[in-house]
Amino acid sequence: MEHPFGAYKGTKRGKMPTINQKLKEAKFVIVLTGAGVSAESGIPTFRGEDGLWKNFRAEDLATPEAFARNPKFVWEWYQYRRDIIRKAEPNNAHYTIAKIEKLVPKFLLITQNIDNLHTKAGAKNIIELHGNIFRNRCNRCGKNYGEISDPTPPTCQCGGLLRPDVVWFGESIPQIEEAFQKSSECDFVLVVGTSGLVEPAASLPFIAKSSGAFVVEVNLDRTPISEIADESLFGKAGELLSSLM
Ligand code: BJW
Ligand code: ZN
Repeated sequence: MEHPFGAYKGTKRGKMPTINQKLKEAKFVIVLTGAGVSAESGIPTFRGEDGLWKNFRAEDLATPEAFARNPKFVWEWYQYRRDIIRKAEPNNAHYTIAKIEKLVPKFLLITQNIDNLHTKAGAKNIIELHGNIFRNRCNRCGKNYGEISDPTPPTCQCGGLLRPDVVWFGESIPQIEEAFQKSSECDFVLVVGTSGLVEPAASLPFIAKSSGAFVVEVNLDRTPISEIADESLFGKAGELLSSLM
């Protein structure tokens, strides 16, 4: 059967010069990334065939209620993922994004990823919207802690329990106002490897678009963001971003 986006294969080359030109003219570039940007580094995404939510229930693992019910279970799941993520290296997509930062006048990377790979690839100006898996914090007093290898969640001096410093469903995002504001100011947005299903991150490209930004999406498949993207490139981020540069 023909790939639903097979038609894009012929036009991809034709799109690159337009995207390249827009990127060259841009004064303020925002890149928004999701789990797909790290897929080629061997880190599982959340949704889709091999996604984490196929084998694990988000409600049992990525909510404050789940942690309150069974802190050890949630902690173990994050330790398991830390082991995978620690061994992972950035791929071409992370490196290309870090390169873009150096070439444009103003740049902001907004990532939903917690894996630290953008930083490892050399990116500087980053908002980690959903936190960072290598940090921990107390669930009572909020005190920050670094990496901890304990098999069970340690107790803080205040008596609270340590938890990964990531944003779970139902929790607020500390830097969301800044992300909204910057999205309304930029003139070019590159959205890479996100399903566009999790709010409020999914709204950022829509805010940028309605403020006049040029929106480019890179993903294996169509997403809700494809509806408003000026250009969508369907394929692997590592490959497509390298050819974009
Ligand atoms: C490739 C590729 C390759 C693969 N190359 N592409 C409005 C309507 C309905 C619900 C809500 C709403 N507003 C808020 C909500 C609730 C909820 C929500 O959005 N639910 C939806 C699921 C319906 N949102 C929240 O709860 C958020 N908080 C909030 O809104 O707070 C309000 C509040 C205010 C004040 C006080 C209190 C509350 C928080 C959301 C937190 C999300 N957390 C997680 C877990 C983080 C920690 C951890 O990792 O364990 O974040 S869930 C998970 O999803 C993770 C991700 O960052 C996030 C997004 O996923 P992402 O990155 O898009 O990955 P995938 O797997 O979905 O997609 C991968 C994509 O890559 C696919 O499209 C592939 O095709 C593609 N791909 N390989 C290119 N090689
Ligand atoms: Zn504490």
